[in-house]
Amino acid sequence: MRDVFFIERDPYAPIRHCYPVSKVLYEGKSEYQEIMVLESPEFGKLLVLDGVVQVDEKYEFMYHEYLAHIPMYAHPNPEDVLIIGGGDGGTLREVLKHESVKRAVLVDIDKEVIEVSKKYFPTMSCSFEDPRAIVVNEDGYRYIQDYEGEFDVIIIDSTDPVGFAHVLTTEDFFKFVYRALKEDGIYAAQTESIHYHLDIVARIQKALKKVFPVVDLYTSVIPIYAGYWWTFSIASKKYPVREPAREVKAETKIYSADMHRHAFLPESFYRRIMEG
Ligand code: AG3
Repeated sequence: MRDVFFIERDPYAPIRHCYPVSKVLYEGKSEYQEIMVLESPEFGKLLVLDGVVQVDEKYEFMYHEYLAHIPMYAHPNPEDVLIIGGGDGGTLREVLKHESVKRAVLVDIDKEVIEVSKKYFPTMSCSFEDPRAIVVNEDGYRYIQDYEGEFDVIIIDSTDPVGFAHVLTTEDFFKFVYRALKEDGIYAAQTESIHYHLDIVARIQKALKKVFPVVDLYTSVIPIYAGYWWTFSIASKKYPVREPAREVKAETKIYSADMHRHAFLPESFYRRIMEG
């Protein structure tokens, strides 16, 4: 296949990304979404859910390292971690790099995403083999409703907030997250881009502030997502989040103590974003 492109259907972005593709490796429909795995000469394999590119093999580290290590290193001793979504295993892989972790529970509503990742994305799904990993196939919202003070860190690695993922960005959900965290727990989530999803970013930040005393926003550049300048929301019951709380030891490609500090937006720019 020469000059063949896959056109992404980001539900919010006013532009369309085209990805060069040499092969369709998998196409299927689960109970929840359309799943596709494409081979791209530029990006390696791409995982596409409901027409939106979730990960590529070349740059997935830029997303997963930021999503996982900033909350994990803001915590002095994370032992119990919950990941909601993240069925490809990339966030789990980063979380398990922390020796303090005794148990990492991954709750993904869609079992088939996990199966597809096991087959096509071994560098991420290898994390499922770690004995500290527990996989639950359930609705993340429902799962978290039943817990009280269990987790040190909760990470939401969800698809865009449309359809079944929308509830994971509501104030009601954040109240359950607060309750499921220990008294010094930390939450982090991918919360879309500054360019094309600013209203969503502001809405999530405002909802978090109603529930948590410490709320902040950090960013990374994700080359494969339309919107590029991607945001992550972080909320904490007690610890400040802008500095790592301990020495950085995990082997990473981009995350470091300096990158942790630089990921956060200056106050004046943050205020501008929130005002829209
Ligand atoms: N999950 C978040 C993907 C968001 C992409 N959205 C977009 N391009 N509009 C990625 C899952 C990685 N574990």
